Amino acid sequence: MDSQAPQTPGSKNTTMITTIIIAIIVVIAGAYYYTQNGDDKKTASETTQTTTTDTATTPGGEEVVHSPEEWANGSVMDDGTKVFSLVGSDFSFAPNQIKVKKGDKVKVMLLAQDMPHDFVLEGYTGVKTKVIQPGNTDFVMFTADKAGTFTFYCSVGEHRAKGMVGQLMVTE
Ligand SMILES: [Cu+2]
Repeated sequence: MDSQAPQTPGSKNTTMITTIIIAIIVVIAGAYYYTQNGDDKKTASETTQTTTTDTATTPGGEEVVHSPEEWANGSVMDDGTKVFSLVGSDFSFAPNQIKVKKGDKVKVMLLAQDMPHDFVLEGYTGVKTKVIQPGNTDFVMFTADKAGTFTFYCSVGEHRAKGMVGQLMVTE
């Protein structure tokens, strides 16, 4: 009955392809930014660094990418970090509910699909991404050291008022 961490045969292949696609997108996005900000080479690398918290570096330092089916449930990295890939669009987050256990290390990745968005978590000081442009992603890592239900939202413009909110549930 316990369906945690399902092992899907053949998912490695999909993950690898997805990783390659994402890598290409990142390279293209990086090149785009470089040409847009040609005078300020440091901008791209610095923004990547500043959005992460002190605990942001994964042991392997690697990005983890997941198939769409995995997005809603999150997934677990080798070191136990729970990873959630959120898509921000139409003034909403998908998924808009994420569940972890107290003490879990959590990584929230956000893709801004249609317009600039960010991810801000109430009740956990400093847990937020930068405002990311359409087609780009950012992530934040933190330890869920407080139990309860916490609201996360997008701080851009009127997005929160328009319903761009969700809930993080941290259970004991
Ligand atoms: Cu938004």
